[in-house]
Amino acid sequence: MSKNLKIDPLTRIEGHLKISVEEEAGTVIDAKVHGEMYRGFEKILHGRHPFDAARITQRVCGICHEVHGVASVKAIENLYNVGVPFNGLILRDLILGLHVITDHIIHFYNLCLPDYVDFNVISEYSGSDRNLLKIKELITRPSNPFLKRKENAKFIQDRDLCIRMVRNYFKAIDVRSKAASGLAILGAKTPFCQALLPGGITTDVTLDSLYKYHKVLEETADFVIQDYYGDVQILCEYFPEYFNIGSTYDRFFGYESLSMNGEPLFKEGVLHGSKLYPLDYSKISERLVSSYYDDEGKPHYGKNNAYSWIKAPRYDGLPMETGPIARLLINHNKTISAETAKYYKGDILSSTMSRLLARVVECKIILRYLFDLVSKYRPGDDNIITVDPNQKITGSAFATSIAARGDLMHKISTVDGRIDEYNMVMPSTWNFGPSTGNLKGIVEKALIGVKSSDEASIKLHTERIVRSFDPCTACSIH
Ligand code: NFE
Repeated sequence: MSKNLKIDPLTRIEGHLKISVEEEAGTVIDAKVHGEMYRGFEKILHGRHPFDAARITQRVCGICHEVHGVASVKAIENLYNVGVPFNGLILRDLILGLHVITDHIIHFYNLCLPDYVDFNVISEYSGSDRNLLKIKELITRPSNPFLKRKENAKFIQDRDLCIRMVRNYFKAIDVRSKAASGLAILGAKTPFCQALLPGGITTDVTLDSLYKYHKVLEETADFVIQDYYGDVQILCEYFPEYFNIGSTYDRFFGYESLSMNGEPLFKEGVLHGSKLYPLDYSKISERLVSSYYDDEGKPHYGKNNAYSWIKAPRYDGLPMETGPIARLLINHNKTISAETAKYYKGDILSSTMSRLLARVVECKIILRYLFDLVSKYRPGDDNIITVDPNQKITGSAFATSIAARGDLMHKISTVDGRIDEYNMVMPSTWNFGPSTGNLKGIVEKALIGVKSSDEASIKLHTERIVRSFDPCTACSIH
């Protein structure tokens, strides 16, 4: 007899997500990912001026606003057929790269870490760190937000390691907040970058602002190298079994991004097993069979056999995993293979732990790129060209951007200078989209086959697997 287990809502993520798994004889035999809300950003844009898209689409998400701003202005520039000054492109990459790094930091420490580290161990803390003392006090309350960890599940409970990691849990928030100031220096504001316009970036960037950005970069790099990398390694050592749990189809894709240093840091491509194929954009589509939309894309809650507000992107009809692990397997395979080989002997597949490891490895790669890039900015040159907003264009265009959770595409179609259709194919939509016929979505596939003798452990595996994708339901339902 099978049993249906639900996690609703799944917390420590962005947005509203429900996961249900079907368990039989200690094995997950089916899984469903449910996006639990409709927002309608694509419909909101209908009839508006194209320039509005770069402001409005940033509001899709409180975490990854920059990537929507950049994908949107690039799509508009492609529609208007205008270029961007060199400095404008440099500044966009400086913003995107730093954003991705800070997003990875927050994901690891503030969203994922409580899945692996028993915060209740802080009750033994006897030092004077105010943050740790606060945690210690919270643990004593009846409303203790940190779950008492069961003895039959494995958590890091070594006192010194717990203190180190919980301390970094707070440090991560500081690093993120300082990095946000670096983003605001270049983008005028964060969250929601005001300076991004079609044609470039409006910010007056001075040597002083570049110096401040550089300083933020140095502080972020210190944290990534001295704390984040080591903490991820500790998790890999404690939980090597998770290199074997949560794999998907071994099919990955990515768009080109961070290309201002000659060779793109990440090239576009489709990886199937060990074979890399050129990306064919005409093969990308969004399927609606299990989503609450009718054939024309209009909301239809309660549609037969549908169970999610997330659509199902497919490449050549197939689900694809996107994210840092996909970017590294496609572009920096040797680097991620060498890192993984320290803990796991076997082919590198996507897995719960390889996703966590890929994020910090990606941070180190992007940091090198950004340090090089700052010096390429040309003081005195323009950051933006003027784009005539009164062009009555009828046409369509698309553009892509790197995002922390994977790769992102915005598509725009206009009639007489007004938006007729706007479509966002999100990283989290690729990973969290539902099934199409017998083809399970990426996260669903990662959950099927999970084994454990008790319900609580199946739920724990489920949470660890799902969070390893860094879910953003706000983006995926948009
Ligand atoms: Ni809302 Fe975002 C985009 C997603 S970036 S977080 O695009 O999915 O990781």
